[in-house]
Amino acid sequence: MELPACFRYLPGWVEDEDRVYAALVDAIAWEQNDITIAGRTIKIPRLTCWMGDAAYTYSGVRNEPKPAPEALQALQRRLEQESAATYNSCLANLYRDGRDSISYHSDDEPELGDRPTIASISLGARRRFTIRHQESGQRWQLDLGAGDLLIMKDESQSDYRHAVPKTRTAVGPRMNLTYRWFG
Ligand SMILES: O=C(O)CCC(=O)C(=O)O
Ligand SMILES: [Mn+2]
Repeated sequence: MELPACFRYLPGWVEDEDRVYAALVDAIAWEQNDITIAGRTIKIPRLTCWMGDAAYTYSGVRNEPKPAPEALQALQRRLEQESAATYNSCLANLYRDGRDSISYHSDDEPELGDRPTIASISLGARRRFTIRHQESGQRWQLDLGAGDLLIMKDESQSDYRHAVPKTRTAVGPRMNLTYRWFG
């Protein structure tokens, strides 16, 4: 099914994607944060790293920025041309296996501004990405593979939610880089 117009999918956008993955998996300062939901503290089911100018708080967790490796900045320059937007930060996720996931959410923190453009790059193993329209409940799914780019803009965060569900299928690690403008 065709994606809503505010999601633009560009498969195979990254050049030399395996080399980029290998460089970044070692260079990024991964951490596993805790989140507290309804008084219970659990570990976030993936590794993350926030690279930007200022701290970013989401799901009640304050993330201090870490330095961005050169390979990440090189991708950012190409992305800015492709998506006619500028970025000043990147949130990286590492899904170690099928038990790692991100649940339905939208990236609608006030610092991202109204109708933010977020450029999302996938590297490593292919994983399913699901989109749900908030009001109608209509769903879409994409299997994002190594080197794929997904640009989310306009009402993608206000009217839709997205997720990477857990899977029982044996899958290797997957990295996702979401470039954002953080004001
Ligand atoms: O891993 C993905 O494809 C999505 C990650 C995501 O939605 C996020 O970091 O906000
Ligand atoms: Mn997101």
